[in-house]
Amino acid sequence: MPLEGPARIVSELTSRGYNAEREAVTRIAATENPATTLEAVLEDLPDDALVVRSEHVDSFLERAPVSDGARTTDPSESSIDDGSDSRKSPTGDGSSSSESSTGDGPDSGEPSIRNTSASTGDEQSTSRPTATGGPVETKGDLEGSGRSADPLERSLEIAGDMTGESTGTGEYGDFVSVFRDRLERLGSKLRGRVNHRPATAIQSMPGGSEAGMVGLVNDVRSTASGHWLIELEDATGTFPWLVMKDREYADLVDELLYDEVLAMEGTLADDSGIAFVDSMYFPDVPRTHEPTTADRHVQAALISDVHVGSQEFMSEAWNRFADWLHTSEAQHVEYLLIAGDMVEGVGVYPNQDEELDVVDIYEQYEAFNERLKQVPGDIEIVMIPGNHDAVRLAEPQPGFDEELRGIMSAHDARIVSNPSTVTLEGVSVLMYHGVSLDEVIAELPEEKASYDDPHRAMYQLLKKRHVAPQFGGHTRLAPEEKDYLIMEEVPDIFHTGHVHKLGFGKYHNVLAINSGCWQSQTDFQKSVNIQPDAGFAPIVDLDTLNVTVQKFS
Ligand code: D5M
Ligand code: FE
Ligand code: ZN
Repeated sequence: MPLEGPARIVSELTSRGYNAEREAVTRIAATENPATTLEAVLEDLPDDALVVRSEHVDSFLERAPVSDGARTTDPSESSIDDGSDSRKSPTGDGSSSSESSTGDGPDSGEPSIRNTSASTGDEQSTSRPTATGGPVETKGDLEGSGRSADPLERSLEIAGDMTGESTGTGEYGDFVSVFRDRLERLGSKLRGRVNHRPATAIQSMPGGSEAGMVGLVNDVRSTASGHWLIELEDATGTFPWLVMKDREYADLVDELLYDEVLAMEGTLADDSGIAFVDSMYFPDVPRTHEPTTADRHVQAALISDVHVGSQEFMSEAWNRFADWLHTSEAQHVEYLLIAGDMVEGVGVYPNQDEELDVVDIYEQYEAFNERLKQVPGDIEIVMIPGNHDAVRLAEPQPGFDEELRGIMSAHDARIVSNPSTVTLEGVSVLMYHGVSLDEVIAELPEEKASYDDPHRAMYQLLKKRHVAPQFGGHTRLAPEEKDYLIMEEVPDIFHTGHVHKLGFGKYHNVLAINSGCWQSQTDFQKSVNIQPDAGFAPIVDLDTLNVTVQKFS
């Protein structure tokens, strides 16, 4: 069989029991006759080598007279079907667990591992990976690289990546632009639903008229008699809307965040200085939204908040996760999405340095890169930055700069902005780190958004069709010409992290997942009594959008 591409090379190496670095595979594939090169490289390989590394290929190519090193392949442009092997090397220290591997299953005593939405089926299971001491058997039932399917069946597209697109100069005018764009684009989702007029036009309508308006929430106040006054702003000015405390819409007032876009309809008071609200509309996800699903059984692991470099980074749990990815149980996991906070960073919070294991930010990324290397080479990785990462804090956050991309290159991961949308075999996943969740949880009543049910806070963002509506609090907004934080399209999956709590459920058929972390409780979290959900990997079936949670801690 001719060795045409990286996928075939990976297959071949796997069948002979070798791991390979992605770069090594890429280099073999770039030679004139990959099959011959591969044979020769294996011939040269030291007897005890389990992994084919790029140095092995290089040392062969340097000596070989007919070497064709000329056709260099930029790994960042290589197709998704290249990659190295996933067969586990027999060194998995973390794979044997001292804890029992039975007694797993739905863990009703663990309040955070649950899905409060009934619509996602059996995803409550929280199972430990099978405990094994030695190499995991992945041969036999698996062909090729360890992942069961033909890599050519994969598809991965990115949308909304604003890396390199930033236009903001930090001028006041850019803030005006970003809000104008927000009102325009989210407003267009509402204008068909109400008979709307500009704020200034409403003021001059006769008292008692029916009026409608689309605007940004500029102010929310309670009146002396317990009603609510909501000031909406549009491009012409502001207009006050009164929600009577006994109207059904009064319940929705406590969900409102400043700067979100909504529409009101109601009746003008006699002097036309205020309107009484009859209906209120959010951009929202249509109840009829039907998510796209993959055509074959394929899974994605959704994680975030790795925090490499922190003393609390859970190295053993990560080892177990990476080892598990090499087992046949994980053969359908072909994608790994990481929603920010790769490393602990430096100077993110006061006194953070007291808990640093690695104090140099570049060394932290080097250590993270080592962690990526543990992931099977034939899993596609997509990652976005978070507030601990070395990019600007203001959102949208561009993907990492060239230097950091260079450091994190081991796995040829796609590195995109926060937020970005990645579409895996038709299933769109909106990835957003989640800093605004702190805000939503602080502002909204407990039953609508809490740290224990982070997915409910995500529902609010879906309803507002914006990942970070409120400006000026925890969430820093970068002034840009355009609002990159709008959910223009409804995603099939919404993936966030940041609050270090695991939770998932469905909102109008959109699967919302907040993916926990790989960092045990920090001193700060202890002081405010936050119990992080650390060492879990939610796994999504892309063909059904069902979720199972794998526990590695
Ligand atoms: O933050 C993880 C979670 O903990 C998130 O909800 C913010 C909160 N957190 C953590 N450290 C602090 C400090 N020092 N002040 C305020 N809030 C904090 P992450 O940013 O992902 O580590
Ligand atoms: Fe984090
Ligand atoms: Zn964070």
